[in-house]
Order: sequence, then structure tokens, then C-alpha cells
Amino acid sequence: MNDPARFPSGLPRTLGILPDLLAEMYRRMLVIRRFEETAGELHRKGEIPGPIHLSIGQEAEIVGTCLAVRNDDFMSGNHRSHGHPIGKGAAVPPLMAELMGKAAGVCKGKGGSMHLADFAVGSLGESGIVGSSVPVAVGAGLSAQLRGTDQVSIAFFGDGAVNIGAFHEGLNLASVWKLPVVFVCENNGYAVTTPSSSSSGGADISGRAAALGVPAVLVDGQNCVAVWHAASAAVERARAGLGPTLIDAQTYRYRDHSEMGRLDSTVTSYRDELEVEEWRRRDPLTLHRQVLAGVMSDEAIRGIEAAAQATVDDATVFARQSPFPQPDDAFDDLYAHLFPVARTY
Ligand SMILES: Cc1ncc(C[n+]2csc(CCOP(=O)(O)OP(=O)(O)O)c2C)c(N)n1
Ligand SMILES: [Mg+2]
Repeated sequence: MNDPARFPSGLPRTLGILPDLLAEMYRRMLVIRRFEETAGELHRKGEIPGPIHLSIGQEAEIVGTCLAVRNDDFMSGNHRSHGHPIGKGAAVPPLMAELMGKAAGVCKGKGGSMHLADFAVGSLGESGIVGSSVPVAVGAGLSAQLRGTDQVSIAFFGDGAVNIGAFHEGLNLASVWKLPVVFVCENNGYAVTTPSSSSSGGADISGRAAALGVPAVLVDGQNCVAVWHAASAAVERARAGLGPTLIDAQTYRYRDHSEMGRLDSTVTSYRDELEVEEWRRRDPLTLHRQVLAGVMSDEAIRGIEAAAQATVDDATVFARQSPFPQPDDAFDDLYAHLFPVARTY
């Protein structure tokens, strides 16, 4: 079970990271936080259809990993992955438009919240099928290896996914073939309302990786700098042809599993306020702001905060102004014909 007491208290140590990179970490985490807050509001107002799963509280593990890879490296995510393309540097307006089901969306409004894909930043797509990011990322890693490039592939998945067969099959294949894959378990301690201690046998996820010959590291997922260091080492190993690594990033989500239109979706029946409060004390943005205060003026930090808000506000205006897709476009972009083509003999 993840536990914040496992990690040292006090400020994260920057260990020689340049101020520009520290500032970029903060900017990307803030854009994700503001994006998710805005998405929650738009969902409540009925402007975003269907369930959405917010990653508020998990920004450090997302950004720390994404900033450790290159633009041409691959990434796949899951149902809680609005933040991942943002972390990897995607344009924000088409992401917000996609959540609203608009034609200017990154998937032309046909995918929505759980199916964001932005090939421009190596985001191969996300899926609501728990565990499916693992085989997608392993396939991308195999592709890189066969093509002889040094690209790396990241699989983001939750602690619930480690009980899915695809997780074990994917790690095993990546281990045997030394594929350039980094497996990032976004270990927020719960799968919907089930604590991982009630669903996962064994103490730590690292044991599962070790059994398959994949080295694993446990990292404080609220500390962007720590995640960046762990991810950078794993990426270096993958690029050098030494094979995959698993990162167990221990984190927390402050909201409920999904936004279903309820007014209070923060504290729910399956966890108590004290637990949420304990994790809130280690909020990744608060921690990182304190780190940044050591290398930047307060005015400069406030400039980053205003710019992040403006980025999301502009994206919302853009998304609102975009039209809905047309029914005639429904069958565009398909890889196969929907109906068998009539044959003549
Ligand atoms: C194969 C499959 N089984 C079950 C579900 C239903 N389901 C959706 S999200 C979820 C929990 C996932 O938990 P976790 O992997 O820890 O991710 P988190 O939501 O905590 O980020 C489940 C069981 C599903 N979508 N796909
Ligand atoms: Mg989880």
C-alpha cells in the first residue's frame, strides 16, 4: 500500500537541476492542474459529456516522467490521462476541444476524454481498457528496436492494472527482448473504490517486476524532481539497449475516481478525510513552488502561474468556439470498411 510517510519530509532536493528546468516542471504541472479543474467545471455544466477522470494530485509523476524523454519518444496512457499529452508538450486547445467532442479536437471530437492521442508529441493514444497501455508501449518499443532508432516508449498505468494479464505479458516480453520501455505505475493506492491492499497480493509492485527480470524503483510520486531523476535513469538505460525499467510512483488523487456530476467529489465513503489531508500536505505543486522559491523571484513564479491560467482559459475559449463534427464525417479516418464491400464475380 502506498504511504506518504515512506518518503523524507521537507523540501525535495534539486540535486543540481537547472532553474529553467525547475520552472518548466512547475509550468507544466500547473497547466495540468488548471486544465483538470476547468474540465471538472465544464463537466458539471454539461459542456463535457460522459465520465471524466481527473489527475489532480498526480501532476508530479506525469511531468517528471514526460520531461525525461524526447519529443519523438512514445507514450501511452489510460482513462486518467488528460495530463500526459500536456506533460509531453502537446498544444492544449485541441485537447480541451476533444474533451468537449468538438471538430477541432485532437481526434476530431470522436475520441473524447479517454481517447486522446497526439502523434505530434509521440502520444500514441489512451484507452479506458485497464492495462492496455502496457502492450501498446511494448509494441512501440519493439518498433523502435526493429527500426534501429534510439526511441524510448513509456507506459503509464495505475496500480489496478498490475493485476491484469497484459501487464505481466508486456513486462515479460520487454524483459526477454530488452525493449526500450519504461513502465510507470501511477500508484495512487486505489482502483475505483478498492484499496490496492485488498486487490493486490504481495507487498510491492516491484516484486512483480523483479520476478519478470525487470528492475524496479520506488519513487515519491509527489516530488517532480525525484521522478525526473528516476525516469532519466530508466530512459538512459532503455536507450543504451539495456532493456526496460518499472517505476513505482507513489501518488494520490484528490478527487473521486471519476466526475459523475456530484457536487462534492473530494472525500468519499471509501477513504477518510485524514488520509486525504495527509496527502494534501504533500501536494506536488506546493512542494515544487517552495523549491522554485529558492532559485526564482516571487514575481517570476507568479508570472508562470498567470501564464498557466491563461493557457487553459484560451484553450477553453477555442474549444467552445469550435463546431461539433458533422454526421457525414463519422466514417472518415477508419482503417477498415464498416460494411463488407460487395464483390462481383
Ligand atoms: C479491463 C478493465 N477492467 C475493468 C475496468 C473498469 N475500471 C475502470 S477504471 C478502473 C480502476 C483502475 O484503477 P487504476 O489502474 O489503479 O487507475 P486509477 O483509476 O487509480 O488511476 C476499473 C477497474 C476497465 N475499464 N477495464
Ligand atoms: Mg489506482
